[in-house]
Amino acid sequence: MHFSRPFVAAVVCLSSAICAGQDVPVVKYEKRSEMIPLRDGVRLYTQIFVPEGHSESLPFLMMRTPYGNGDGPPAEALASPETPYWPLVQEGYIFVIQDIRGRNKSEGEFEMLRRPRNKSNTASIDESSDTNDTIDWLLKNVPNNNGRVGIFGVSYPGWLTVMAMLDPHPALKAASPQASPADMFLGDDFHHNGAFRLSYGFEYASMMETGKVVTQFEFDQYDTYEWYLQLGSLANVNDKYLHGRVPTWNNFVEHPNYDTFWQRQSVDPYLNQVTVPTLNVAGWWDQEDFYGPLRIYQLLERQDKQNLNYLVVGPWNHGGWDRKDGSELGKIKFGSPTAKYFAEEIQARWFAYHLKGKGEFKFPEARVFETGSNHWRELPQWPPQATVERRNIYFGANGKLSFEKPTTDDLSAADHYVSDPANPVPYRPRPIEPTYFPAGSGWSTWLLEDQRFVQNRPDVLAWESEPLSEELVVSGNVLAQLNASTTGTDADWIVKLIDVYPEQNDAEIKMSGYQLMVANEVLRGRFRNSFEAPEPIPAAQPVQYTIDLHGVNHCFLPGHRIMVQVQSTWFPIIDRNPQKYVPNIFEAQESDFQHATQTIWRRSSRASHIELPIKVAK
Ligand code: PG9
Repeated sequence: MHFSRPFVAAVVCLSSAICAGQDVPVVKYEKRSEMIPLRDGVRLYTQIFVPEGHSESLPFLMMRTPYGNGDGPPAEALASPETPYWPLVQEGYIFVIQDIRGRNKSEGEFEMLRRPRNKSNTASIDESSDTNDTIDWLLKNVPNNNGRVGIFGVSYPGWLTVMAMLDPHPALKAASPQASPADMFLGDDFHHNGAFRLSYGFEYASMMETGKVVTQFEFDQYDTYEWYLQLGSLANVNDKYLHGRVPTWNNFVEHPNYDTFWQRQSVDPYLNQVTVPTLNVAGWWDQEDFYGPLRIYQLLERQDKQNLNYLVVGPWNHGGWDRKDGSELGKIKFGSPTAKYFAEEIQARWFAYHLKGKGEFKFPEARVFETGSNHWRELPQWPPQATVERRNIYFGANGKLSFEKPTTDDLSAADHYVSDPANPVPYRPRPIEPTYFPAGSGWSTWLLEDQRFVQNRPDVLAWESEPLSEELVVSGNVLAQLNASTTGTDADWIVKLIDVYPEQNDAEIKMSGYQLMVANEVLRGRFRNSFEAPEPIPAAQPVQYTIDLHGVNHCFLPGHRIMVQVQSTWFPIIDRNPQKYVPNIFEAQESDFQHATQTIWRRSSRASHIELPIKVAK
């Protein structure tokens, strides 16, 4: 979740003031709170901030949210020039923030990621029609507007931005969907490749659907690893806690496969044209929606005849460009304030150009931060084609990883581990606080945790290269090709690509030996051939699994090693696979959960490897 608090805080800077010890210019706003009527009579609570002192008419910049826009801070509140909205505040926009249907002070019924309407039914509504009705109202009722509207937002508000782009109001002139989910079964908050994101799915659904305002589930344990383990079968969620009252949870249970419920909620069928200039924004370590923004960019790019679709990917977690200055994340430092750069040089210029006709249009197709070496790169396309060569890095004997394909035909060329659902591998170091725990949670930076915390578990295998003699830049989409078998009839396969810092890291001694994950993904084995029609895994037979590890733009520095880890549990972010095929894991009995021996093959005809797009000097 990404709270919109800073947006409201930033736009209500009312007085000439000393913010963070600096003199800041006076920005006065007239604030209006309105109930804006929609075509079906439902009214949406909307705050409008009109800056004073502008002789010229101004564009609207709007954000829509399910998280509650509250009443904003007190009139005297000071916005900090540190907020990412500051450059927009200085530029001058009429800011609009709206509670969507059924949330907070808005009327109507909330529906999680409401599917786009069938337009042949003229009475139907969706987030797109709600946005358009709002824009109509704003244009008519807010004086001194210039007739242009921009929309942006992070995550759910990012998805609402995508919905606004589907059937755009003629006044909508620019959009920036940021960390928007695209598909909740394939890659975003609720599932990855069909594997259910238990802690996120459960906590988010109960947070959003037990009332009109955000309400955290109250755990009676601090370490939720233990809580979810004791929960046992997922059937206990409704039996003990939600009692069938949370629609999104019920949908998880009723739709365990990629059926029309998920397919219609995905953005794929709808994104078949680029309607307005679109700035897609993503973070390399986004713990919630990383698949989404890249998928949206890719879908639009296929249709982008007028060159309206652009991409920015920075070294950020979920919404990380929208908080702090972006010079570091977890223990990783980026050498410059990347979020400030985004706010000033990208986002502010994007909207000023499209909504005010200011400045020059100097946007590269893709602006992607190269992690590891800490440089912004401007690329003519994403993923890059002309400058990369795909090479395989193979799993070898004795935990070695190398670019040499194994030559052995020895049937015993394999590594094994026992995966036990009763003792699953934690996805981050325990204690695992609730996801959005008000007193602080490791959730937002878990993807950057030092993976040494699982290195000695017998159910996590690792293969590691020799230290690199020169830098190696991986730029583009990474694929894992796993040749694996299980003694069970279902299994999860989790693959992590890791940058291992030198054992004596003189550049930053405290980072010595650090294992930084740069790509990762899970595949639920039953979905290896089809997400619609799962099948048991044939026990004790080698099967090849192709796992998309998504986009990476990372420089492995000289002296660093490349590591791959494989495991079959990642708890509780991923629910436990019983490892025995049952038609619906949400209905599995405790007795269905069994341990299984997993084998990762590495003989030449069954080589397991990672396909890396490696940047070649050109
Ligand atoms: N990741 C959050 C979310 C978006 C859409 C649906 C469900 C969850 C969010 O940050 O808004």
